[in-house]
Amino acid sequence: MKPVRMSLLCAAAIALALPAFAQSPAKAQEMAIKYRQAAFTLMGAHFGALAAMAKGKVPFDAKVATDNANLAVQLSRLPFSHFIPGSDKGHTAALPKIWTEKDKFEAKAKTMQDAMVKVDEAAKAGNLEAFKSAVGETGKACKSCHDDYRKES
Ligand code: ASC
Repeated sequence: MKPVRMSLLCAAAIALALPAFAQSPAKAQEMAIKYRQAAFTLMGAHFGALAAMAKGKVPFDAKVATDNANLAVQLSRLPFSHFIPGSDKGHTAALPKIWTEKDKFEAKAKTMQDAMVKVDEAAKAGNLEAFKSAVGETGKACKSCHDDYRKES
């Protein structure tokens, strides 16, 4: 390849790659906050549908429950890698303790994720008693983490 063409190609490659490298730490932190809030919002919406069924506010329907639980399980796995360093500052209710007690925080996350899998399994099995119990456990796990690691609003 001719040197001129080669350098044009290099320039184009660098230009395309640049946005990823050019992202400032402040921007990355802001994006991390938005990402995890979006994931929690969606998880809350789908878990809310499950909680309504568990409480008998809405009739239990195994198919609807399974659809919601599948999503809730996936969504429950998204937020926690986005508590990146520095993202305790900004538009967030996350308490700084999250970053100084990372292991405890992540253990609580795992408790919630495991409980959510049980909700999904019970929904799939059409087992209403197991479903109610798993939704209860998951709700407790949500609350336990909020009590310790979320600013009161
Ligand atoms: C929900 C929801 C939560 C939890 C929590 C349980 O439905 O959105 O954050 O349950 O309120 O105490």
